[in-house]
Amino acid sequence: MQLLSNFLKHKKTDPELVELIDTLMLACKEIALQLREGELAGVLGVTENTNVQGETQKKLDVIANEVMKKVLLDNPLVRGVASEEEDDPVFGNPEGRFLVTYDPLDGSSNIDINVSVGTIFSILEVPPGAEPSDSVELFLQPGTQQLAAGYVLYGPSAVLALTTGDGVNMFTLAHTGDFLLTHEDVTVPAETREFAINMSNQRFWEVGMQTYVSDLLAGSEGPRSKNYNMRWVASMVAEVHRILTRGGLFTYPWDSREPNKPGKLRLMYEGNPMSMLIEQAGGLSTTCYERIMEVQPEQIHQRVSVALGSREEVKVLLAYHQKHR
Ligand code: AHM
Ligand code: MG
Repeated sequence: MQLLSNFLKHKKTDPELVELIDTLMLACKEIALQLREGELAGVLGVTENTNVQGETQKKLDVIANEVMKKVLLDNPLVRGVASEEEDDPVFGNPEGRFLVTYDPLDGSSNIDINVSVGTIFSILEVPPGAEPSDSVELFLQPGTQQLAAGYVLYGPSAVLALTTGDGVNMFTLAHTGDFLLTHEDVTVPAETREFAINMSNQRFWEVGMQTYVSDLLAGSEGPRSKNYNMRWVASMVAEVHRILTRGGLFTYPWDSREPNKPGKLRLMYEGNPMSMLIEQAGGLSTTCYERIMEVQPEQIHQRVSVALGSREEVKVLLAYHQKHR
């Protein structure tokens, strides 16, 4: 089995990018260890803090964020990082080439019940000719500019799904501490009979989403003429991992509870990296109206409506939204 770094070198990946990915995996291994110890390490439960999005931080949100920040800023290749758990970007080496955005522990409502969570990351480059000042503007690049993106799923095993813009590959964390190649050139099946949405929000969705989901639920007697299965882990990493593994559709759409926000998930460290993975594996990723990776970010914690997965199913969802616009 092939080591992550050897695999990337064989693919002739930019050596500095390989070094950065190795650094990221150092942090993820530490997070995996803390998660494995759980209660024994006293890391479960909540803190008294809320993050910039007004969410109560779990102890592990804070620990994972500190690990990621420290390890990344220690690498002189890193100009700055932006995290779900930091109000503003944090800057490192002014000469650094890379910007990293991340959600250190996604799906963190699952931590205390010992269900899968993950770290999501996106790698951007400092735009050429950018001012040497430390400015949030450096980060505000559309997802099409990502050099690489991925997640580490902390489930029964820890799995890295990674794209450097040349397909998607998966690596499993071995007891030796190495990530070893376990799935090469992952592709999302074009069609599916499985969808993932938080059904409890149904009454707040747009008409397009309401109609689409009720037609899925109508099964073989409805307009879609097939029976669908539903899953909801409440951990986007786990949902995207399932879709990369066997297809499906995942959506967390806009809803009327917060009419001025485009959705719950964040563009820069959830929407964009997951979109790059899904597109690189042959799927589609949209806001229900447009390609997520073409959304021009205006703020680091900007939210986005997300619908991604099997290509043909996402196209149907888009058609419902066009019809009921
Ligand atoms: P988080 O980053 O605070 O963990 O929130 C994001 C998570 C996603 O992983 C998941 O898809 C969603 O929130 C679940 O939300 P809900 O609890 O509303 O179903
Ligand atoms: Mg998250």
